[in-house]
Amino acid sequence: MSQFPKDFLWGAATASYQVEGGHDAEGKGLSNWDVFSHLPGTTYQGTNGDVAVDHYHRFKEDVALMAELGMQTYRFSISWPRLLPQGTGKVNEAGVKFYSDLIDELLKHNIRPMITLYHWDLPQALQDKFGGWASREIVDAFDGYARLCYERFGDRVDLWSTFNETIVFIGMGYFTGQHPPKLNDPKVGIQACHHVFLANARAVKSFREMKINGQIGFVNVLQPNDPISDSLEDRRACEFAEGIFTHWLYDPVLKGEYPAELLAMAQQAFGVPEFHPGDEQLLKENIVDFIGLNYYKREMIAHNDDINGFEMNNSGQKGSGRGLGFKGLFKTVRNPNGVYTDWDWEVYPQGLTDAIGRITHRYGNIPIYITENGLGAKDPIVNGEVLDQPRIDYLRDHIKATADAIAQGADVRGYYPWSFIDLLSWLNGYQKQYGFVYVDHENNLARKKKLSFDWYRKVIESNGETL
Ligand code: BGP
Repeated sequence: MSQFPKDFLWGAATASYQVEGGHDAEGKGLSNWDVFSHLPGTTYQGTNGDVAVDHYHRFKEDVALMAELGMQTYRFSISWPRLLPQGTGKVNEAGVKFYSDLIDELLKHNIRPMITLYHWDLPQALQDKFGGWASREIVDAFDGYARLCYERFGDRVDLWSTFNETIVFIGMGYFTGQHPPKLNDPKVGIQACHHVFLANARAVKSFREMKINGQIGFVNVLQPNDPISDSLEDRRACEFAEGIFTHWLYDPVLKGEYPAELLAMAQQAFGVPEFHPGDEQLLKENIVDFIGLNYYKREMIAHNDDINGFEMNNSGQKGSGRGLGFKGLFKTVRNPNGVYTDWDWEVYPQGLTDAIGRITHRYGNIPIYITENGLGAKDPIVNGEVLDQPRIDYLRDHIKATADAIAQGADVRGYYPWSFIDLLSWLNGYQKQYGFVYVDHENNLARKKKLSFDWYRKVIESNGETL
């Protein structure tokens, strides 16, 4: 018998900037990523999403492949500047039509859409006008955009999430500088993060006010942290890391408040987040319906007296990443016994079970979707076939880890591997592949099914029994 409930949803995920292309098609406005990726030295070998895998023009072909894979649900994001080129105001009807047609095509094939409203592509106009997330004005702008999406798509879509991975777009945008707007300013970053929580709460409120028939959640990175040793210093550093990576980002959307101790520390050190009257109530009254978890890896943590900064491996040269450190607080370190990908991400399926357990322990038995999970690799091509056996092994072990979490009582309702198709990895170009479908960049972006495609089709067909 399957270890998954019979209404469990099997799907796969993508994000607008990473697949669509059509960066200036039919009235779309520029996003922050359209601008950022064209600045010298920002991405791997200058790769960008101008064309990406041209999903904007080929979505029917892609949906047909999804149907062939047997996908029951598809998680994708909407490009805000495709709908609202200036971020607010005049609607680009061609952009609305694209998503509307995509939704209809999915429904025609019995694939349930899950929309992410914000997967990092901010209208550049709002960055220029008031500094994007750094300004409180973004909260109204985001709410207006969310309302437009509910109005146009809410009749056909019943699974929504507001944000994808605040830790990444705020952390790397405002603290470590690898993403737009390239800042290293904790004070601005903490306040920007507060605006994200407010924007989430406002969009959840609107969702309920507009009586959209469905559920709305928030997607976070799920990253379990474990201390590298049993020493008191390393355990303390790890607690702090867990507080920042998890509690700071989950508490405001699942409990409607910040973790008290960390809040006091931030306000003492930087004087932020700054609350306006009504903020606390807004957060408290608008808890999300579910949490989306993106799980790739765990991090081992040590105390840190020396390192400040973040050196990533964006090349796929194993061992070239140096990790993240906040001096005096904590740093990430390599697990000497760990198995690592070419991008220095630890492969640790047990961490998924453990981390789900930590979430349900802290927040109760909330509905959960695994909204991303996957292996980034340079897939081998043998006699023209893409033989991505390591991906199959990775996904199989993580699906088992998900089944273990369910057996322990967690309410996991669906699983979306990252990604449906090979797409642009933000900073790693097209060589870091995640998909079930290969895209031939030398041959007019032709699609080709990988070994994992047929494997995952059987997983879905058997509701997770055939692994
Ligand atoms: C998550 C993002 C995805 C995707 C994935 C893989 O953080 O939500 O958009 O990119 O990670 O990351 P990467 O492409 O850096 O390997």
